[in-house]
Amino acid sequence: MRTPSVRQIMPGSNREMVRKHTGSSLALAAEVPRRCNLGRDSGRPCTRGANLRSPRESNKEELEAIGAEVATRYRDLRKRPLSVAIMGQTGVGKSSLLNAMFAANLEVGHARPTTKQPTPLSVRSNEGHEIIFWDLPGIGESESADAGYLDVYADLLLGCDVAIWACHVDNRSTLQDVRTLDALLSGRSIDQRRLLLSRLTFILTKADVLSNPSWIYALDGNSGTFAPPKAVTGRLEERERYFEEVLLAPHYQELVSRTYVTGRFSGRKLSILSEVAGHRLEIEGRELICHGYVTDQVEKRLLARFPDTSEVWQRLRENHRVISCSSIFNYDLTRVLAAILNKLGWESVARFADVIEKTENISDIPFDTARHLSNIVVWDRRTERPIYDLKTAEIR
Ligand SMILES: Nc1nc2c(ncn2[C@@H]2O[C@H](COP(=O)(O)OP(=O)(O)OP(=O)(O)O)[C@@H](O)[C@H]2O)c(=O)[nH]1
Ligand SMILES: [Mg+2]
Repeated sequence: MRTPSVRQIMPGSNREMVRKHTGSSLALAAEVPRRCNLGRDSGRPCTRGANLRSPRESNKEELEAIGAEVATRYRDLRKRPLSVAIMGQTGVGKSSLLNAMFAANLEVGHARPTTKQPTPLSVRSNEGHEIIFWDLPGIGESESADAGYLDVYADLLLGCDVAIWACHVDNRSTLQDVRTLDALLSGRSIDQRRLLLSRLTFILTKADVLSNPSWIYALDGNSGTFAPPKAVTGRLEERERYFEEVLLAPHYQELVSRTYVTGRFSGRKLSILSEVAGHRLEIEGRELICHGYVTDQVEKRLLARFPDTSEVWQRLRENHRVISCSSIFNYDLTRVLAAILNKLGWESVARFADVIEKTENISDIPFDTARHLSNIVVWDRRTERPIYDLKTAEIR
């Protein structure tokens, strides 16, 4: 399997650069008629070659040329890179997350706010489809810096296809995140709020810091994977529920979730589904859209009534589920990527299958790397020697 090419472009002016690289499909679609003089206010029509042909002939040719140009523009539009923004407070591990997911080399800071400009990271599938991940500066650096960063966040939220909002797993002070989200939503129309909220996926970073009891490193030969013990899993789930309650639940009326489906859904089935879910469900192409907040209870009701399509209900719920992960232990990074692709739509899941496959492998960590991730050495003060150090332990 070929490694996805990861390219970093150093940014110029923040907002200008963000606009240049993003541009929602809506903006591009609006540009098509304008560029091709098809809009109602287009003024004069295209004049290419008009003096050599009869009016009828030239009209036909022009229409064909315009048609071809429109088709090309729409093809380009379909090919445009998808974009994903990573937002959140400074130090929560946004840059580290991208580094871990895509073996990138974004700057990481251990003491001070580090990322100062939106930094694009291009990830390509084997077939050349592209997603640009925007590593953003962290909120909470200073009042003056935050004001500028909020503008960038607003631009990116409007221009990007998906936004990941990262919070530190061990932080129960959610006020800063709530305020930032409110600031981004305030003054917007209900449709814009719906759009922005449905793009957001909340994640909890640094899951490994909840390390009492210790994480389990399941060794298989010379490598293995990290997993939380049951007690830590329970605490992670509790925190996920808490962040969901604080950040998502207040917007329950505005939340819209989508997932791809295969097969047909009759109008009758959709109305039964809507009744069971307690929200209006509709089909748009291959997408199932749920107008409302898909809680655990909604998922359970759908699973109980329609167990044969359990994957669809799980993906729908995933839209609003907070996900814990760790960039140090490479824990659940594939789940984060899957949540992003689920939001990007069914085409993206197929297009970036090899990128997902690649992240599945990154949870496998060689023992020689894993032993350096342990943070306990037992030191005997009498002999002045270590009794136990995982760094030097032998595999038996
Ligand atoms: N234990 C642990 N530490 C992490 C993890 N991810 C990042 N860190 C550490 O958190 C610190 C900040 O990481 P960054 O990736 O620079 O955080 P950031 O959100 O990009 O910060 P800004 O650029 O200032 O917004 C660094 O010391 C990282 O090593 C993780 O999953 N687990
Ligand atoms: Mg950073």
